[in-house]
Amino acid sequence: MTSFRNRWRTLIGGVLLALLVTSPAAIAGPVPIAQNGKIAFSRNVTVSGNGSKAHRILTMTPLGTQLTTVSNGGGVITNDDTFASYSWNGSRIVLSREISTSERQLVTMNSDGSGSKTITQGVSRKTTPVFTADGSRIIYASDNDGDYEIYSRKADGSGLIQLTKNTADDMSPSVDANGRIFFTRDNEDIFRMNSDGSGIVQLTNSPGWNSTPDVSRSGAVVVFSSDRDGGETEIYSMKSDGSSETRLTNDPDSDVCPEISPDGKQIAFCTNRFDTGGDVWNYDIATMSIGGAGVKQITKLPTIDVEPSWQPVVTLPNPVPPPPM
Ligand SMILES: [Ca+2]
Ligand SMILES: [Ca+2]
Ligand SMILES: [Ca+2]
Repeated sequence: MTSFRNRWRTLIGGVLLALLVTSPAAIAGPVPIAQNGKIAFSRNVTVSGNGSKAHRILTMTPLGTQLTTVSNGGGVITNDDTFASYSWNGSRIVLSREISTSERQLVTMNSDGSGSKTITQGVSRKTTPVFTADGSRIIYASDNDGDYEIYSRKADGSGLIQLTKNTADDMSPSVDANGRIFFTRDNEDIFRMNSDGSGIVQLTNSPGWNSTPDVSRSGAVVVFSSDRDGGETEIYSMKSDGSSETRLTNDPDSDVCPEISPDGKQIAFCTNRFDTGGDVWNYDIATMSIGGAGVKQITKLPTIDVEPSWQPVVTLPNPVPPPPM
């Protein structure tokens, strides 16, 4: 089973995959309340008559209905579209497109797949992108200097800023409303830093794999996957200061890529626990409560269904009525 864990690690690291911030994404006042919209994810679909497959981004409701393919590999059937992530108002998606084993580019598009645009160039792997809260910038990981660092650039691709610089693989960033960035270093532990790359804090300190962090919109809760308790990976949560680590799943199969719902009450994740035929790559998207209860299988095909992102639907507060004259 260790080899399988390593396969996922490789996948995260690259195959399937896997500052000064000039206008910091600080949010004045409370985080806008968001409701839960659709779930975007990556699936290996059949793309040609000879049965060859490639990853595309699909969207669906949290019940698994209204399944829609929203990316096309940029018109190249062998390209793999992975790691989709919604903007904070749910209107945009950024993804990582694998052109070759050594090249991945970031692509932005509207949430229905229209208006797609490649915003990066150069032969390196740009992956696991997320929008900042105000949508102005994209935080992601790239192996441009030989190992992975966290970078920031404007949503149009300009204004590149390097946030980490070391010999470790800093990957899988997630951003909260105040711009704090949570990421994994070497898939071994979860770290946090400010939006300008300063103030790095190590949040986990446990043996084994601690990876794929996702922070809630408010920044209160972080979920991640770990094999610290032996066996295959489980989903854990903690506060954003690293305290109150709590194991949420307990299943002999692999549970990875957790994503907190926009309303903060649920978690979407991917797992191969539902496969009954011994296919370790038959991952499905599942949901459960923020406390780990009530796991529901959402996708049910023998495809690889991974990397869920949950679309925020922002509801504006009721307008304040004018004062009586
Ligand atoms: Ca590095
Ligand atoms: Ca498990
Ligand atoms: Ca599946």
